[in-house]
Amino acid sequence: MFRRFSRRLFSQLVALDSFGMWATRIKSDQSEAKPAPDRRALTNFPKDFLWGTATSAYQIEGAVDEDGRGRSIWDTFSHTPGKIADHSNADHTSDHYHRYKEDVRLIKTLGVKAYRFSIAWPRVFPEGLGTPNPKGLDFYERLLDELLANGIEPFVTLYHWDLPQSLQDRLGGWQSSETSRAFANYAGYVAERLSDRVKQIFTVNECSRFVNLGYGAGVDAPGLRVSQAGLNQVRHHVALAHGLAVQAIRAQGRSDTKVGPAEDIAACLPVIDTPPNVRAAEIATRELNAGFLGVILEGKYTDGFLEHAGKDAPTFTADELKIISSPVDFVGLNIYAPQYYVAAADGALGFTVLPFPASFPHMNSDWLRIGPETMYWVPRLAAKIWNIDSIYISENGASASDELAADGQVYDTDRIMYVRNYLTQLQRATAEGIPVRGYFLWSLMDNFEWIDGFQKRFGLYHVDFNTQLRTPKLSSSFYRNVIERNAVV
Ligand code: BGP
Repeated sequence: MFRRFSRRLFSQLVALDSFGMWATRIKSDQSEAKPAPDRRALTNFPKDFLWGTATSAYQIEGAVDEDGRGRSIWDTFSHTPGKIADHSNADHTSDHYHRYKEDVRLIKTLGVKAYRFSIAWPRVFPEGLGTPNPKGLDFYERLLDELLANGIEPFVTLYHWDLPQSLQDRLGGWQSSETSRAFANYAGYVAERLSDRVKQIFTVNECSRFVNLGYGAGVDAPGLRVSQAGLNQVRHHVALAHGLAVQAIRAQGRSDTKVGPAEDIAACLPVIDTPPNVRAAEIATRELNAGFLGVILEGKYTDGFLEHAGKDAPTFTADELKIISSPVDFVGLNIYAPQYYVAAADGALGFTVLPFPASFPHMNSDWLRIGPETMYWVPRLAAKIWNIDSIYISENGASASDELAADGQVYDTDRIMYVRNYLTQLQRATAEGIPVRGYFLWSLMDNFEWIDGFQKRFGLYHVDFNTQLRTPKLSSSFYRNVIERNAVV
């Protein structure tokens, strides 16, 4: 036992003993002993905390040519040679379109209370606009009924990147504000038809990701590389689409419909928790998110953003800023990895970003660095900067190699490690009163992971893409335990 003591402490104890104080000391410790801390209080989440899991349409549905669905930019992109790592596409993927009932059973087995899924815009409006396709919406009605019958609260995402190809061809996609208007039309229609059953709607998933990678780097659909000015304009149009959609949902949906964005917020963390560094991380969070979350929540682009953009700044009107900043009911944050370790610095910015060492650990995707404290700092800073009173962690999760063991099980202890550590930090946040209302683990099951095709797995359920057999991974038992006990386990 003494091996655990430092040499210094050991010598102190020996000294106490030699004065005959050892026993006395122990006794007095016992007599003054405080009751053991309530472990539950240290690990529990708030009573009404909402546990969920998440997916998106193109990644799981398959059935791309069924029931009148139009083509999306991801159909085109994934069928373009050289774009997807394993040359795959999501024509069939997890076949959820046909297996949704079985999948709802999987959701129920997990014990989650909420399920976040996305609606494929080209199923509902095959051309993006015009006459809706009744069979498209029928599918989501069947899914909603199944979820509700099983006591699972649906959270719907309206845009998880599957833009109708027709809007790309005719308007240049998000390069045109006409696409923003088309989106609002679709949003209003969905709210009108489904808000009797869906009470929570996310407008746009991860604007920053699909704008930067789809229109900037050209590595996601639609694979364009527009100028910096073009990129800022595209982002502005997405923000406008969000605002117009909020208004359309309020106008056409039931009055108890709640709406907000789901954003891959640029995650800035103080490298060491000191007041100047925390302040620096706050400044960095505001400035690095000014192009989307900032303009939505503040109704203006920050001076820093506009100065930095210079001649490439987006063009906009005061009226558009008003629309963009239409009040939301919650903010969804997708949190996976620390992106910027920030320290205080002299100079105009007030912060500096530290480089990542090559040895920084990551999960089975290079970008997915492991930084559990991201789950504490990001909601804390966002809530403070924008005075947000309701946050959902709309995505968090990890890729793992997920091989089936000889006994047919998947022992994804690495995913469990990742989620446990992130949840520990989330619990810390909720214990401090940071208003996080729920958490959606990405993802329910393995699926088409965009440009990685089927090479990366994020699911709680393993999917054999040849047989469509779903196998619960060990992490699904872990998550079920977390939910049952409402605590980190
Ligand atoms: C988020 C997306 C999800 C999911 C996940 C993993 O950015 O919203 O759709 O794919 O990240 O990302 P990736 O497939 O890039 O590894």
